[in-house]
Amino acid sequence: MRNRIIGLLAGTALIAASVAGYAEDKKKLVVGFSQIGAESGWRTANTASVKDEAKKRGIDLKFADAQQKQENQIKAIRSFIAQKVDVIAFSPVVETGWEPVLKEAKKAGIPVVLSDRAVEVSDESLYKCFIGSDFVEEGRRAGKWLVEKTGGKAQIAELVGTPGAAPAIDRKKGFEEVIAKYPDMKIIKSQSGDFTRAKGKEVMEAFLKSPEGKNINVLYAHNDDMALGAIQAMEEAGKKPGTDIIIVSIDGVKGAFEAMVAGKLNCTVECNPLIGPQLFDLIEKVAAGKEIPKRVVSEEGVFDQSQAQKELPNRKY
Ligand code: GZL
Repeated sequence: MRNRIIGLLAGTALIAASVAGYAEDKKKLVVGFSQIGAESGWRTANTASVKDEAKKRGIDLKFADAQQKQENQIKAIRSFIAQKVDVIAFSPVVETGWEPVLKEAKKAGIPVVLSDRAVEVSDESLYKCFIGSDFVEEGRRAGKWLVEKTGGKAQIAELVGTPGAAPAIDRKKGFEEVIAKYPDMKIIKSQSGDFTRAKGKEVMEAFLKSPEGKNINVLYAHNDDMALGAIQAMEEAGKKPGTDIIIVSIDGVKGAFEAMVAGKLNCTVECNPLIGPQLFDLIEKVAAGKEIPKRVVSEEGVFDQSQAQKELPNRKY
């Protein structure tokens, strides 16, 4: 009888030890994340979503802000490789120039997930998945809204995003695809405002001072921050933004809704920055060696002045 009790106790101890051992072995997931910078309200919200979600899941997040410089992102990714993180995720500031460092990550056996923006590579096995918006569709939505608003007649100034960035290339592509069908809709000025409010204001000032400035009756801005800077430039030049110049932009940040309520901006096409939960679902699956889709597209809408007042309280970014 005594031996049976000792055997039972030993067995229980073994099970307890193995469970405890398993719990100890379940080490923290370590993720290296290279963020573009803090250039816009959208980016700030995106960073908060990534950091909050990692914290909620108890993930050890190594976060690096590149101040919108590709060389800083490449340095950060190399540092993550040296630290032997479990997964690398990053939002590529531009589309090209990533093959060498992504090959180093692959050689080190570290999977890579693209967040927000795409890369142009000859070998798509260099990354596991790209989660982000369909920027071409966002450009189409802006163009379609503008056709409805103007009846197909517009002399357009365009504030382009960061040169070489996927959202800048694709938002231009989608918008031009739509307005190409309307001979009286023309882009008469186009220049990069680098997705920032300050540069958007500066470039809009130059647009208004140019010979074509007096003909501009529409602004298409690749993000709300540049549009908000342009609104300041228009007011300083004695123009009424939203009336003298119709403004359509992209992101759907709170500032855009406030400008629409004030009648200074006419439409914003939503681009969802709050992709932290979806991103870490994908990262945890990759870390567990599970299959994931190559492409995950964010769900988004279009908002104009008629919905702004009602929608403003619901905005989370
Ligand atoms: C879009 C994102 C863009 C935003 C800008 O997914 O990459 O970068 O539209 C941000 O506001 O700077």
